[in-house]
Amino acid sequence: MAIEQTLILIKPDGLFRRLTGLTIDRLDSTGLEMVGAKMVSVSEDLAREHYKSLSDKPFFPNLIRYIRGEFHGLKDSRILALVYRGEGAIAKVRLIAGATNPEQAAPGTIRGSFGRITTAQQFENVIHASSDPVDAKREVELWFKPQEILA
Ligand code: IDP
Ligand code: MG
Repeated sequence: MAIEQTLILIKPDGLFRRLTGLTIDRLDSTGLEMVGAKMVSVSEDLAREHYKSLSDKPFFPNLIRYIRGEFHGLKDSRILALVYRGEGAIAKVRLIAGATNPEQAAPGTIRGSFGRITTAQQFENVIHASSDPVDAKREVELWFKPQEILA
């Protein structure tokens, strides 16, 4: 298996509901190594660039509002951005993250344990995790400067 880096974002619901420590605990339990970590204020441009492949989806406008903290009263739009590194890192983190839809995510996964769908049908699924090597490279470079990764 290849040594990979993968981007994780602890989304505004994760911060608001104080799930940061629990989420990092699960990430650490993979045995992968944390090589980047910082709080980021998510601009409209950064949110749109991160999710640009979804720009034609009906949920896109609310997705941008969600990742910018507008549903959780986070006026500075903060999220915690992490990079984990190791063998098969992308698939390992996706596995413990669980399915996109929190109601379909397996019990014991981060999304299955802590995610929810609001009465307004907004998915609140706690974390973002890169889905494949091309996305992971693009996303790590979008959120982190090279000198911020201590690999
Ligand atoms: P992923 O986060 O599991 O990779 P993507 O399809 O890349 O899933 O979607 C990105 C994010 O968009 C999801 O994590 C979720 O926050 C949101 N999203 C995806 N599908 C839906 C939907 O059907 N309704 C509401 N939000 C969605
Ligand atoms: Mg995705």
